[in-house]
Amino acid sequence: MARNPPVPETYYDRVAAQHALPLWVDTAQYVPKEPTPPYDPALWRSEDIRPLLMEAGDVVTPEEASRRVLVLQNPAFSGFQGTTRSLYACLQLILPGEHAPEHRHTQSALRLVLEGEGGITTVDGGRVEMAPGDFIITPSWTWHGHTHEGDTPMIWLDGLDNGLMAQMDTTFFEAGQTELPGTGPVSTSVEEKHGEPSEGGERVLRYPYDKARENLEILRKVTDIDPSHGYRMEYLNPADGGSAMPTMTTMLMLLDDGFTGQPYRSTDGTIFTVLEGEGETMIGGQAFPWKRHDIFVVPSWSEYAHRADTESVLFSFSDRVVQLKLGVWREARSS
Ligand code: GTQ
Repeated sequence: MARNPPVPETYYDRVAAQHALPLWVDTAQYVPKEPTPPYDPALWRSEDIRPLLMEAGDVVTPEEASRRVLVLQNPAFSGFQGTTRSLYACLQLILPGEHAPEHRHTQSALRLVLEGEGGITTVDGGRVEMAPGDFIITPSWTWHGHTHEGDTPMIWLDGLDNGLMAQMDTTFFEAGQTELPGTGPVSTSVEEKHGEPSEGGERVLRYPYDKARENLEILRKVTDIDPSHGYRMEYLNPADGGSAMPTMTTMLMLLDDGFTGQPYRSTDGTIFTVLEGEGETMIGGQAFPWKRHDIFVVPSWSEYAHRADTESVLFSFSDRVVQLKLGVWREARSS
């Protein structure tokens, strides 16, 4: 028998005064039936954002800025809230002869080089060369700085798990003591932290584009095309066959000229960067036309479908690997 006793008029106020919430009121807000991400699909066009990044080259030096970076902020967010709730996509500019000083943070970072040659990023004092299309890893809490030994501007995408770290309140940051290019202030931090040496080649930090591109061509020859993702590979850590990074799943996909993808969705909000080609992605019924070096974000559980108007290559990153570890990742395909 249902009981509907009258609620004393002051009851909810008395509960609120004790910093408590009645779970039976607005329950759907507490446990929605499916993800309701509080951020939007969005696209940053290279032709709009690149000039502003280049202008930043006149406005601020890397010494002043620490990093000369524009954060691609989701239009639904304000302040430094990132691109999705867990991830930040940023664009970084470094000019010939410049040095962005060493520092370290618990956030992991990935770099996807968009333009320029001769850039060097250091990881615990080791030099990692950067060339267009390369995917490069800066693991959590490793000292890193950037130097530019080439003669044209270098621009790359940074992907960081800032939102994830903020959510868990695990953010630590430390500025380096030295500004010498290519010499991290301390080269033992990885040993201290992970109990494994930072040298000896166990950790792959750079996945060169020419090799990755070749792999896509091999995939095209030997596998069937995925109806939603084209020919797609995931970057893996050769030491254990798992995700290349512990917090971010990274992939590269090749879409044939004229490819029309089947609608797909998954719980990992995903940031795509166009390395080659042009096309359009429908996200939640909205069309986002893209070209080379454009960056777009698909929110969690939003249905999307790619179309390629020329042969295209897209890089993507998301927090899928975290969701998989937690056993909560879901995907759905429709046709
Ligand atoms: O290169 O270390 O886009 O610390 C944001 C924060 C890049 C970096 C970003 C950073 C870096």
